[in-house]
Amino acid sequence: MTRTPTPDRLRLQTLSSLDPAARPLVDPRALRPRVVHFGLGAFHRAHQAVYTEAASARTGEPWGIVDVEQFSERAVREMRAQDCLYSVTDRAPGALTTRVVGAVIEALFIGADGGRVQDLIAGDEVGTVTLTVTEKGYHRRPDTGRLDVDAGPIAADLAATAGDAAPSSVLGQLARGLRARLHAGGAPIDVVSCDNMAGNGPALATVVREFVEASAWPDKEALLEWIAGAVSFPATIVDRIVPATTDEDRDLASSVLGLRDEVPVLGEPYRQWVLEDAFGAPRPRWELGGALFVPDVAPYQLMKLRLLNGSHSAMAYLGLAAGCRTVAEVLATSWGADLVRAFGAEVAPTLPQAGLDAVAYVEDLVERYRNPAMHHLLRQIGSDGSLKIPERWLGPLRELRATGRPAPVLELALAAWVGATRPGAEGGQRYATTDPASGALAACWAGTAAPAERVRRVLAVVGADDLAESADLTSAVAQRLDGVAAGRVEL
Ligand code: CS2
Repeated sequence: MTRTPTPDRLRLQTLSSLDPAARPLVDPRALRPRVVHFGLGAFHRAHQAVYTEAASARTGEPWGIVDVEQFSERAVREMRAQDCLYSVTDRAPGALTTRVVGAVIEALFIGADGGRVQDLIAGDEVGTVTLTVTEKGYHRRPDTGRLDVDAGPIAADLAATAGDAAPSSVLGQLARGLRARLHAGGAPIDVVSCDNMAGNGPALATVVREFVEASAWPDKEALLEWIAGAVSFPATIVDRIVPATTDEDRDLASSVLGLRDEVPVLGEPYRQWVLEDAFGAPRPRWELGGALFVPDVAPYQLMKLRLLNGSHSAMAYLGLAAGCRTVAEVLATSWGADLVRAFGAEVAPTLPQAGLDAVAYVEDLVERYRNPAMHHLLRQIGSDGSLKIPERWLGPLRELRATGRPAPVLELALAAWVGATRPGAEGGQRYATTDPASGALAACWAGTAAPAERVRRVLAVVGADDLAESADLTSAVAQRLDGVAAGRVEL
């Protein structure tokens, strides 16, 4: 019996066996550790790393990224086993393109490698820190948006500021690194949130400042003053649909490359990065990779969060209730495209009038979502709803209500989310989504209560007391619960 030989692993030594078109645009050995990134996820590697590689390739400047991971030791191990090389596959309908990216030069684990993280942030070579840590990583209180100093990891890292213990949260590491930088001379540095939150730059600045204020550091006043003057937190909006990598994806990328890649990323061909032009330190020329620097990102940010992420979440909960698994499956139903368009038409009046074309944007979304080469699980999008829904739906809902406009699509979507927070027969959430607030959300379903009361409780869990106390809203949502639970999408 003949056996197929296991292909060699993707790494520096094996790069030369790749088709030249699939090789990195830069030689990672020529790069320097100049960017520290928190969050070694698929999204970052398919997005910021691609722009950074383009910037180095076009300028000859050695912008290497050091990735710091908080949760997955496996991801760090596998990246190291591949000399931090990995492939990115663009999944255009009917045409896949795979190539290796060479921008990442080091992978660290947040706790075990904390000393190295601190030294890098303190050192002169690094002028840029970027973050993709999801809404969860900011530990903001749902009602005020301020740092939740009682959240487990934050409370532990604040306690650690009294001694020498290494922090284990991103905010703890970041604050400690900034403090070390001040002591090392205090060169300016930019800290760039790339997470899906309105005003993500100011939101990050607030939680970092509040961490320092709540710390036991004797020099915290000096640190706060230095941060105010030397650390910029530009706002950004990032976009590229990059589903979590599956075993099938690993096999696919490896067979295209002819080398085993355990950490490939596969995403849609579309990508966008808009950044506030408010950097204080030298940075990669990301514009050479297609990024846009603007004085005010708010119009782009609200358009993307409310139309793309908002309709994503609506499709997730309505789709799961209707028995779909992926976004492309939703678009293949009789109601999928109508839902995206109706959602867009309802929410568009809440967007700033800044010359951006919301109708064209929504039509592009329909095409992006239809892409049959993408397998984007609704369960992935539907997870962490307690953090995503306030960002995506509640702002526009409040604005529509304040101007007396109806919001039937948002109410329908809310009914689907409320229904999805109900505990499933086997524990967990009903459609196997996960959420840090799943306990509090499950408690909303305990005992007997009228449907509108359940809706009220769920809204209160996410800090939306004003909406929770609006009887007309909670009863409109409650009326939709049964239809949605039966899989009906009545637009
Ligand atoms: C999605 C986003 O999982 C989700 O919540 O809405 O990850 C979305 O795919 C990206 O923001 C697209 O840029």
